[in-house]
Amino acid sequence: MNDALLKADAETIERDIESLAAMVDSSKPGWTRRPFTPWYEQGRQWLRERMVEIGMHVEIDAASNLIGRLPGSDPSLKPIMVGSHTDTVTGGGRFDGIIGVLAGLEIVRTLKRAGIVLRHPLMVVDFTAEEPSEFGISTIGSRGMVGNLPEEMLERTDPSGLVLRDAIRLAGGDPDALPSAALGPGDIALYLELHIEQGPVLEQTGTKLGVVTGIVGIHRYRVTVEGRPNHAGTTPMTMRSDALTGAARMILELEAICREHDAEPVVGTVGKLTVEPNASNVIPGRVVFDLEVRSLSVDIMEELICAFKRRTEEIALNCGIAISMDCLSKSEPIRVDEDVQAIIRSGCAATASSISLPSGAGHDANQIARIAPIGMVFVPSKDGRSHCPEEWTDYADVALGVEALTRTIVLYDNL
Ligand code: HGY
Ligand code: MN
Ligand code: MN
Ligand code: MN
Repeated sequence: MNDALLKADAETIERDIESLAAMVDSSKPGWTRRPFTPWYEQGRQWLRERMVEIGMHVEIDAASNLIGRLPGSDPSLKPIMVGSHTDTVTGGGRFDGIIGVLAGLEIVRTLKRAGIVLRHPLMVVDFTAEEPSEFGISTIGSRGMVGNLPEEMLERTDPSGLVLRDAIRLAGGDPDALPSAALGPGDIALYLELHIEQGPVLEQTGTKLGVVTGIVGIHRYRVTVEGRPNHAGTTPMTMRSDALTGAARMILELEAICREHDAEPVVGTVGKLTVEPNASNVIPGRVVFDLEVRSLSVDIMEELICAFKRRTEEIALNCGIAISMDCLSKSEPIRVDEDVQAIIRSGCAATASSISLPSGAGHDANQIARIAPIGMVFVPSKDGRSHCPEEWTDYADVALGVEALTRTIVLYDNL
């Protein structure tokens, strides 16, 4: 195989990234394209046109995922799937998830330029709402694809009262068909995802490609702290049940618990909090915050949450406040099969320097791993930054990631 034939075109990748980057909610900071919004639909329409342009058959599945299909020379084989997400966090960047979907387009173009027809069918997927959505759930599309979006989740509402089931239907899905339409073990031959590292390792080690060995699980809870609203001027400090100072103690406790686990990468974060009535002269009566813990071990995550519950019950008692916790979602940690890692390492070896590393971010791959072997390739994040406007990866580095994925697919297709 003439090596140059499998090189991805960095200029085309740049054009695609910047085209999508223009379809964002400019009233928000950074590059914001939240799911189920007009900007998201605009981006998907653009993506659909690109897929048709390169000869793919395009469909929206029951979970509202956008899927491009390219037939293989042997229709008896199960498809190879490449995918990720084009939704962003609020105030996010232009690369997180997006390069994994655009990689699918460039892989198809590269194969055509090289005159290669794969034996396996190829699927390119833009999964709906990978980021935590207004429904309190993340990886909605990939959950739906693998039958992991139960009725209880479909009935969740966003702050406007829209029910997730209806949002999926408005996005072109068919939520009532979800359980039967789900894919199962054996339906996909291999799932591969190109993603920015969103951390500092590749940049610090001067390496161009990351072979992902495992992906953390994420356990997310909504915590409600009930105090007693009262006048900020006339209530003595000794007679207060302040929901916000109590919540602050609890959040610092989460940080302390996670810091005690320096054995392996464990993180805990509270990134979303509301205060009621949120007035400068009223002692807060209620605080609601979302917390998440992440680890490569389910046991450790369960342990963190137990420790948090134990210690915050004590805080509640001492502060005269009440705490309640509801589980929002759980995604389980994934270990990437050694043989998948090996074939990705071969695809990388012919492309650029690579190292193996775990993913501290969650991905659609966490869900697809429930039904198929999965693998991921990382490309470097400038200053290790992501989920912010400073998120940046050189287009040439993205192209190397696409090339590594293309080589991996060609190797796998010829096994
Ligand atoms: O939060 C995450 O790990 C991913 O970026 N959705
Ligand atoms: Mn993200
Ligand atoms: Mn992502
Ligand atoms: Mn007054």
